[in-house]
Amino acid sequence: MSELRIAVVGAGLMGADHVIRIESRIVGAHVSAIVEPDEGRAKTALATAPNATWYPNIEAAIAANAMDAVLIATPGQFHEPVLLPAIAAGLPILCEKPLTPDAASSFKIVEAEVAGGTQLIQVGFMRRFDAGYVQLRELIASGKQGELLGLHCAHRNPSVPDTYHNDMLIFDSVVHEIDVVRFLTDSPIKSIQVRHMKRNKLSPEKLNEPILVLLETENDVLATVEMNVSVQFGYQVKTEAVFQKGIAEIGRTAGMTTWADAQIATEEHVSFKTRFAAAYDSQIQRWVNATKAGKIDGPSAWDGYLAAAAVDTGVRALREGGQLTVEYAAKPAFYN
Ligand code: ISE
Repeated sequence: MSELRIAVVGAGLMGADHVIRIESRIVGAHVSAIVEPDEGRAKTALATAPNATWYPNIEAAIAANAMDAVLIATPGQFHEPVLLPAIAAGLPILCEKPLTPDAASSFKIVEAEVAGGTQLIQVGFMRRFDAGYVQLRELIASGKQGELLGLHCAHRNPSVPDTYHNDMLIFDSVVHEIDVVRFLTDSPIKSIQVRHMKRNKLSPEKLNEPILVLLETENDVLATVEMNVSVQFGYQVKTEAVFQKGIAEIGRTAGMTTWADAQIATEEHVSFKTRFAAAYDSQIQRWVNATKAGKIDGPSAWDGYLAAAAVDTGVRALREGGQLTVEYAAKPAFYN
């Protein structure tokens, strides 16, 4: 196959960013279709993708044979109705996180993929492609600093859109830590507890945050997660790892520092778009290369389901309190 023809589904913040990325930085692929019900948004995205055609829904794009692969970038609650027809059409899929917002719908996707007999889905947990997380995972696996004892994760957004509600603290935001803590420790999440910090009065009225989430892995690593979506100053995702011998930290801003007017200043990110730009580039390039070889190269639908199962427990822990145990379905042999 020469150029992979990609249909980008959803031309919002993330989708529009992926269209620009594919058109300007990804080798061996182009955007052939924009699938987006909102004509205005579609037109804005089309202006950055000269070879793309607009389709209002996935069914129309499939009927027109408009693509070789699909990149789903709509909000998580809209993934299932795109995933199912794309799987039925046998199309390779990169699906933004979360696979779906809950375990039951994610398991349905797993069952559809297994029934089709081919692994088609990669989930967009882009942190697995971030240089810092990859380095930290290698350090943990090497045993150089002894055993990993615990993790402190800070996940801070300056603000969130109006559509953001309390459950999204878990299924849209903490889902990243749920996946990446498993990636770092090589162990699924065993239990989850959620506590509330003092509420930030600058947070939208419907939100009760920041929250502190305790993720315990099956191999007994305890991770604390500060999930804070009204931190105002910028976008920050960092992790400190506590070992038997010393600590390690990733995610500290490494931009230019200036000394002027009796102040030291370093630029901070304001969005995940720049904080994880290199990780998104690497994720999509590797997905394109793998897709051409008939494979995936990243987290699978099963990884998406495992995260969704932990999310279900996390949402319950947020609403009801207590330290709750995560229940997982048995892994289909298909994913071994
Ligand atoms: C958003 O959907 C993301 O995936 C960002 O990485 C995360 O920081 C943010 O909290 C989510 O809402």
